Amino acid sequence: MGMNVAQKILSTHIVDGELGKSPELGLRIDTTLTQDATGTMAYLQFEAMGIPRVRTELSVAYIDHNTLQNGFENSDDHEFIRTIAKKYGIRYSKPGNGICHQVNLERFGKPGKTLIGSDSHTPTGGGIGMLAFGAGGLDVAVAMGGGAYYITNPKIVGIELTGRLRDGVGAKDVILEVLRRLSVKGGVGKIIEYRGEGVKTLTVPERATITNMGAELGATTSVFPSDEITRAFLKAQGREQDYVELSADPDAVYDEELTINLSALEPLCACPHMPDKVKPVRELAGMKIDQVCIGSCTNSSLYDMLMVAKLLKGKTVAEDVSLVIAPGSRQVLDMLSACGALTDILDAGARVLECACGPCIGMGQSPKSAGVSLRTFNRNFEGRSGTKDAQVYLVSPATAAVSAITGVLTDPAEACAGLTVDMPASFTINDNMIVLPASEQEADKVEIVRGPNIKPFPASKPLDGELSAPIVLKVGDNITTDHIMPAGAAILPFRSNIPYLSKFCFTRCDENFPGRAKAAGESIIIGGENYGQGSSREHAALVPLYLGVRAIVATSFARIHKDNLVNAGIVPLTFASKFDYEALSQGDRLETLDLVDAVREGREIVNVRDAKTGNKFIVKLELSERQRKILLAGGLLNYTKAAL
Ligand code: MIC
Ligand code: SF4
Repeated sequence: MGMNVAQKILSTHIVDGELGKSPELGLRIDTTLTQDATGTMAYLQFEAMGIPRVRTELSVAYIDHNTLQNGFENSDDHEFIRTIAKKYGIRYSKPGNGICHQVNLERFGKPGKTLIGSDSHTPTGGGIGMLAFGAGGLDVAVAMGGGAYYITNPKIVGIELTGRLRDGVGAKDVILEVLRRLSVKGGVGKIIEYRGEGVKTLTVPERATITNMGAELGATTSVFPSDEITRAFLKAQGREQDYVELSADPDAVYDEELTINLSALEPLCACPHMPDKVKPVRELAGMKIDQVCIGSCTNSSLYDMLMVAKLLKGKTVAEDVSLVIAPGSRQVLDMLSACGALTDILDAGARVLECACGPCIGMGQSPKSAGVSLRTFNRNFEGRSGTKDAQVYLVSPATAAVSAITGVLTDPAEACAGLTVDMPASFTINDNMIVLPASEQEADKVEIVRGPNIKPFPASKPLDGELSAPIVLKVGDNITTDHIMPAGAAILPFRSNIPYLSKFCFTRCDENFPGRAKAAGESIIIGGENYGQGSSREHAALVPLYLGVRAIVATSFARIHKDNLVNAGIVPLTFASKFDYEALSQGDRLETLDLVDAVREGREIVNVRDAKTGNKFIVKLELSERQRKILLAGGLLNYTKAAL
């Protein structure tokens, strides 16, 4: 039987398990990336493993999230990452060089290779035919040490693209359509593979927009074939030698299939406060807007920016709208400047920010109170922008640019009629913001610089006894890691300081949570569906661990967060019945009756008791044998160290 693209890459990287058969697949990881907000922790963990040099083909450390240096903390973290990268054989992309996913696509991505990154949008690499996964920092540390990365044996969904996008409709509208159909939990346990004639009509950056936001589906990853368009992109980046052709065999099969006719799509927007609350722009057209932000790893390529520049040329941004634009990389900014498009952007009255995540992670540009903000980003979770009552809509760059001029949400079809953007035959290549590591001989001489902001990470405990602990918090469905461990300019500088971060844990849901959890000593949290969706930040597990949380009982979990919980030694349990979720309240005490035996013996059913009512019920322990061993060892670090 023929294979699809995902199966082809998986099958050449499996080191443990069998495609389509075993519960998990262990994969050899060719390349890794980190960003600064998760990187400090990942490198501290790598260091704790005691391996002298990374064992990957390529590892890159990016600085792109915490570039606002309003205190020593972020600068200290940059210096720590710069020096540790130099010592251990990792390339270092300096602040200002761009957003990790954009730069990785431009300068390093290779079709057919595997990549894991300590950032949930690492699947952006799928746009160039990589199998790229977002993971917790500890998983990235293990992969840098040569260890396998484990995924649940995925179902492969084939999305057939037919037709061609009409003027004014962009790649963002394609992925918003997928989100509309599948929802923010529709991709869990699945790899989304794009196929069909429509693929040939999309450039690599457009494909990358689509795979990037596969993260919002909760998917394991998303991937496109590698074809002549991929070759042309690599050639223009001076890397034609990295090209390999990758396509699904004619008789390849998929576990699920769906078709999207590109010609029938219209401009879409995701309404507050979830990326799957999708409506046609047409339905909301005329809505007054206050702010427009263009950029983020989803939509900051040269292709996107040239489209925006063309739409802004000779126009003026509406008087009551603030338009901010953050090009995705120095390469993009450089080329915009060289061709004059930057002048068109500036002359229209846009505010140009440095090449970084910026407003996407709440690093500045919070909207005014109750402000309406159109953003080309990938997440519009409540409060993520830094303004709790802001209304954030996710749209394409064309919709964003046209609306910035009119001052109201506007369908860009008319303004875009006949407008085309050509990909350049060659990009400006200048890698002087990517610092090479020291040679093996010189590595000993590199001193790792640690500022006072860098605190040790919390140690997890082996699971060696039954749990008996109060429920310190009960939350509903679709809780994001932004709820668990908020980001933003005031908090992000403390990503290397778990004790300080703990003061903010879950405060978006309940401001008394940190104090209550600490006072309880050990505790349990109750959650609904899709608990922990969104970011890969392992801080959403490490901080609860620090506060004494031993288990999360939820209706279902998001993929990366569940892995992060296990890696931190926190037990993820799932409700067998929705009634049990409903019957429990904050303050109740839960006791596990046979958890340790269930973990040891590979059983899925665990008996628990509500100490107040005496009611017994069952919960499920849906973990692989390897994950059970990790829990018994007290987290992935202890488990890995014991295996070395
Ligand atoms: C995000 O978009 O939420 C982030 C910030 O990039 C995170 C990583 C982090 O929290 O540092 C992600 O997506 O994984
Ligand atoms: Fe950065 Fe936003 Fe992309 Fe996360 S989603 S990597 S914060 S640009």
